[in-house]
Amino acid sequence: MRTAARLGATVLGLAAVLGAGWGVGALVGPVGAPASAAEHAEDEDHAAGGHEPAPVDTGLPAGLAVSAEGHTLDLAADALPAGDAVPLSFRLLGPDGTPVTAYETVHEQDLHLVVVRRDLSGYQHLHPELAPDGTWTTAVALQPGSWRVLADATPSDLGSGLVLGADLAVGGTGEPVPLPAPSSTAEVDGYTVTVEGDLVAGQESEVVVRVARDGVPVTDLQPYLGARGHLVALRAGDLGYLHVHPTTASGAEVRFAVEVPAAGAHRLFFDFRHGDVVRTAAVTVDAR
Ligand SMILES: [Cu+2]
Repeated sequence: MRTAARLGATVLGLAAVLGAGWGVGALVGPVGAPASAAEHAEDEDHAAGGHEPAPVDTGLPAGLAVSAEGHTLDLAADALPAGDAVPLSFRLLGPDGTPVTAYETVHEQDLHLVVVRRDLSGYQHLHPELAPDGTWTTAVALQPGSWRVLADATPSDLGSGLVLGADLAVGGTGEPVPLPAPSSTAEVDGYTVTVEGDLVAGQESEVVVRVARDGVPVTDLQPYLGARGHLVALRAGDLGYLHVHPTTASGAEVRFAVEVPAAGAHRLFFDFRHGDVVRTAAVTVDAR
């Protein structure tokens, strides 16, 4: 079967890349838990009858490889200076080596870019601009250290979702930051975000997110990119990537169905919009 053959080849390729000490069992699995159209009425993509393309199911976590399905993430530079508004450019190269210029829109954007520090201490979720020649550009604000660039997109020629990752070095002196201890709450800009739920590897776990300000539940979260919040889970150690959209959102609660493929510490980044400002809260969760 095509999938099995491809999976075998991918596992071998990845094992070669990662080197010894990485059993296949240690790798996490398929990603994405898109909400159904009925549960996602505020999403214009869904309301328009569009279908969220299924991620390519390789049985491996997304974002670990720079190439997959014939497509390659090609950073214009693999090192950047630190700073507040440094241009970051890249292309997605198709099977014939030419830049992809046609993309399917998913959650109101043709490409979602996550730039995360290797130690998970820095995180940005950005929406770069596409030039006609296939070059994506955005401004990043990065501290010195090792970063990972994760491009989440659906090239039209492929017709399915792809998450590719590449390393980016940011110059200067930067100390690694230890991963914060597991916690169910995070503070951001005067908002308290509570994340409840047990993550169990290989099982769908319900995660309930609540946002409060000054002790008062926030019940009027605004839609952001077609949903009442976005959750990105990145596994500590390899930055295996999982992007989840809400199953339901009502009142002060946003619920997600999260299936992390393997146990271990994960950093959950919750993007939410309130008062026309998008903020991100992050908590560490241990998956059993
Ligand atoms: Cu996005």
